[in-house]
Amino acid sequence: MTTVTLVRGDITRESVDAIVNAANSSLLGGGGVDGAIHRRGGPAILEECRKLRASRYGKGLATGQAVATTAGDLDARWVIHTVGPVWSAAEDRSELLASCYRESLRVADELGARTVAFPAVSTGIYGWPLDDGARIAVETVRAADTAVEEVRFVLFDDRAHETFVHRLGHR
Ligand code: AR6
Repeated sequence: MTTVTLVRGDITRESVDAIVNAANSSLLGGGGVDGAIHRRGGPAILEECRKLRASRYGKGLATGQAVATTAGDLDARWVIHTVGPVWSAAEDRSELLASCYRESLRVADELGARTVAFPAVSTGIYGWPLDDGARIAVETVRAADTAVEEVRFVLFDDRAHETFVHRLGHR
């Protein structure tokens, strides 16, 4: 049974087995959560990302997929990088966003992670409407078949936090 918890704050300050990064396909860093994770986690994370690009992920990580690296100086054992879809009004990419949560939990299971912190993937620079992003996040995690004991959503501001509180109240 997975417990879902909510925290308002900076995901790079969390103590968990794995911190999920809202990355991009290049795996080589960016703004938002990604920038914060690389800044606070230090160069070891980028070094492993470069190795992934030089080996298995020559073309980058596809949208909806997830891959793990060290967590460097963060208070976690791993960072799980996932690539959310860019929001599109013309095309329904919900399944790709759900896949980010499912695949991240699958990687967490492979690693043996029991506590996993997620940001609200795609709801920043990638423009996904917060309420819908929260719905997909909560529904997907609740439906997942995983040995992860705690999924902690870490929301950066009051609005995002309240949106997730509201979503978690809906069954
Ligand atoms: N801790 C927790 N949540 C955060 C933090 C933080 N430190 N910083 C931002 N958020 P985003 P995306 C929230 O933009 O939309 C990068 O350049 C933010 O308010 O980080 O998936 C990547 O390299 C929002 O609710 O990720 C990609 O190119 C949520 O985290 C692109 O951005 C996600 O915002 C990915 O865009």
